[in-house]
This record gives sequence, structure tokens and C-alpha cells, in this order.
Amino acid sequence: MQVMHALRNIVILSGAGISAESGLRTFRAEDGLWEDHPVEQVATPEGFARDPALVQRFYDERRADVLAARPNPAHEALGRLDREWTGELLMVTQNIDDLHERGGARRVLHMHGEALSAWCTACDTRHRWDGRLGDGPACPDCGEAMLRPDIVWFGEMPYRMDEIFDALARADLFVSIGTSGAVYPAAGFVQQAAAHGARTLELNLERSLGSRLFDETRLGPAGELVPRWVDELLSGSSGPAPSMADPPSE
Ligand code: BV8
Repeated sequence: MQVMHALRNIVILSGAGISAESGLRTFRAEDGLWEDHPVEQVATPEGFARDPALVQRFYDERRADVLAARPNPAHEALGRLDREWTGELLMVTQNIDDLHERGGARRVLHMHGEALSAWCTACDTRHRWDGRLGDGPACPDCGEAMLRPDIVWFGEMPYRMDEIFDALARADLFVSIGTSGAVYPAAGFVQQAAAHGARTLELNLERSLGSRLFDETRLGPAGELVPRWVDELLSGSSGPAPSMADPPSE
């Protein structure tokens, strides 16, 4: 006897690949960010302590790139999904750009921080920031010149991990978009979701390091794959969603 239960709770994980078609560089491609900026120099607390000017310049450039970028059809399709999906939905992004929000999404969680936010390490406050930090501006609250990019660097704890683990434990469907699966704890989310019974789907330009862990992988540009998948989901005609058949009981 087939047991059908409605697909309600979705967790989406996105990476740099979803913003590639908006002109923002990914990290590991041959023209990737890590090619000409050694990660340990620009994305670690030790690198910031050693050469804060270098790190501030790196993120001042990233912030300007983000402000100049525009959401692409993948971001807009997820904005539509957020507006129309009546079940639980959490978009966990590793990206520091705000293209999900400019694409209309609201249920977004930036686990690695945001380019348009500055963190005062003197008074531990955060401030929307679209200017430069390289000239050592004063904190709007305490006046100290102790502002750093509000970014999670390697060796630092990603943001709001409890909320993410909660959502993974409740997910019926986990979808990974535009990520290489090279960085943890994000790269481990597919296993956590699967361990709680979720179906898992990967939408990526090429197979990621964790592809074998997914029930289904679709290869292609996010700007094509994501709008097609959202249409399927909202029209109820896609394979893994909206209603998922449990394996027939013996
Ligand atoms: C932590 C902010 C303790 C900065 C970033 C377990 C095993 C091994 C190592 C570790 C481990 N646990 C922890 C570690 C250490 C480390 C880690 O993972 N190291 C790696 C290198 C092995 N992790 C940490 O330090 C993390 N902190 O662990 O704290 C802890 C432990 C447990 C639980 C809680 C805490 C902190 C990591 C965060 C560092 N900050 N970003 C910045 O942005 O400058 S990471 C940064 O790199 C991104 O945010 C992202 O996470 C990662 C880049 O990956 P992607 O986004 O996937 O980008 P990439 O270029 O690699 O791939 C792009 C993909 O898109 C490709 O697959 C490509 O095919 C595809 N694509 C391209 N174009 C398109 C496309 N797809 C579709 N359409 C297209 N058009």
C-alpha cells in the first residue's frame, strides 16, 4: 500500500555558482577568487591580524562587486518560490552577496556572513555597510575604528548553526545549488538531511565533491535549472516533489 505524504519542509543550500551568472566570481574556478587571493591571507582571522589593510581591500572590492551585480533568473525563481511556498522553507546561503534578497527571497540565512555588513569588534555591534572599511572608519555606535567585514572566516564558527540543524532535521527535501561541496560544515548538510529522511537534489554546473550523496543530480547553469525546478515544484509536476511516495511497505 503506497503511503503518500505531502512535501512541506524544504531546505535549500546555495553557493557561489548561483551568483556566477550575475558576474560574481566563484572561488575554485580557474579564474576563481582563491586563484589570486591565497585563502589563508584574506579569509582567516590570522590573515586579518597579520595584514588588515590587505583583507579590508579584498572585501572592499567584493562589496563594490556585490553592489554592481544584479539578481539572475535563479535568484528570481527562488524569490517566487519564497512568496508562493506555504510550507517551511529555509535558504541557507554560503554567499556574502544579497542577490537572494534582491531576487525577492525573504527566508534567507547567510551562514558565512554578508558583504554589506560591518562588525565592530570593540562594542560587538553590526552595521549595514555599503562603503569602504579600508580607511578605518569609526563605529557608528562606539566611535572606535575597530570595524571588520562581517564575514565568517576559516576556523570561525558559521552563523545560526542551531537554526540550520533544526531545519535539516525537519526537511522533507534538501536542494543544493551551485556549490562544490568543498567547505564544511555546509558540505555535510546533505548527509544530515538524508539521515532525517529527506530526499536530496543537486543542481550544479558540474558534479560536486558530494554528488554521490544525492538522490538526484541535474547538471547545467543555475539560471536554467532553478526556474525549471521551481516551476515543477509549484505546478506539482516534479519527480521528487510535491508529494513523495514512501517505498511500498512489504
Ligand atoms: C568551522 C566567507 C568550526 C568568506 C567562507 C571537516 C573536514 C575538513 C575541514 C573542515 C571540517 N570542518 C571544518 C573544517 C575547516 C574548514 C573547511 O571546510 N576547510 C575546507 C577547505 C576543507 N571549515 C571552516 O573553517 C568553517 N568553520 O568549521 O568552524 C565548526 C565545526 C563544526 C560545526 C560548526 C563550526 C568555516 C568555513 C567558512 C569560511 N568562509 N566564505 C568569503 O566569502 O570570502 S567559505 C567560501 O568558500 C564560501 O562561502 C563557500 O563556503 C566556499 C566556496 O565554495 P562554493 O560556494 O561552493 O564555491 P566554489 O567556487 O568552490 O564552487 C562553485 C560551484 O558552483 C562549482 O561546483 C561549480 O561547478 C558551480 N557553478 C559554477 N557556475 C555555475 C555553477 N553551478 C550552477 N550554475 C552556474 N552558472
